[in-house]
Amino acid sequence: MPHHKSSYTARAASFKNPTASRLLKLMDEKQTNLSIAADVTTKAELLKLADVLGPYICVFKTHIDIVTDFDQDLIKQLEALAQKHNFLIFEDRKFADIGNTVKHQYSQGVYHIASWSDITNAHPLPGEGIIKGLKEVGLPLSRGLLLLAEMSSAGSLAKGAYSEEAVRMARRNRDFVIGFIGQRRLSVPLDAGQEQEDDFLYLTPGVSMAQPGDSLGQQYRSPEQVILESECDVIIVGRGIYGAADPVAKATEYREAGWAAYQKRLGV
Ligand code: 6AU
Repeated sequence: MPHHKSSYTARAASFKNPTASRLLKLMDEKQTNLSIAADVTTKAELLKLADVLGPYICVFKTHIDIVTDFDQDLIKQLEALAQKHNFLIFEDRKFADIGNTVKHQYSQGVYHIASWSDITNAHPLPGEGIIKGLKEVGLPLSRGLLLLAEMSSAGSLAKGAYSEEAVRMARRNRDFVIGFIGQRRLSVPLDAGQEQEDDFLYLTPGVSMAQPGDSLGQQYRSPEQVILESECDVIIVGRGIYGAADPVAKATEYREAGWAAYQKRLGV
């Protein structure tokens, strides 16, 4: 059976990475494939979103470097909320340098990302060394990495052979690379000796039920297009939720739309 036709829980067993299995199971437990892109710039707003939206999401996605009053207590409180509401934390760092540099960026500096973020992401642009560097830090901590195989923005250069190479890099590092940021489930010819396609998670940004895009190149599609037509696993929604007058009501709508599309995909 193709991976996207199996339930999230059934797929959990084929991942050795504990973060991937945990995510897949908690999605079915909480009945949500919604991730919030919490792109707010104060500690108070970020924690408020995590607390009020926590029950409806599987992944809380941060851009920690946009928080003006960042401090260690923010991390402590965010981790407590992740426990309380059972969601994973994803720092959307988009690493893009050589292995030796990203290793330090991931573990050191002001943010110590590896110490609190279950998932992070990286551009495959520099080549496989970026994965090796991040893996040295992240694997002992059971973290998971997503590669940016495609982007949602207009004119993105991440397409075609570039995206396919991202999949091949991921196959060679399946202990740490749990999936992709992408716009659709990618189908790449099997490597010599491979009998079936490896399963990977696809987390997809550029989701809105109201807008076709923004003024800076972002392009939006609906939850149904992402989960059903493009066979991705998680919808990542930012302004469509936190920018609304009632974020909890909006999160409920996106959660229901994403879940209905998943059930349709499974044929239930
Ligand atoms: O829903 P929005 O447009 O308000 O926010 C989308 C979020 C932002 C982006 O930094 C991020 O998703 N994003 C990413 C990620 C998650 O890596 C990749 C991409 O191709 N497009 C994109 O918007 O936090």
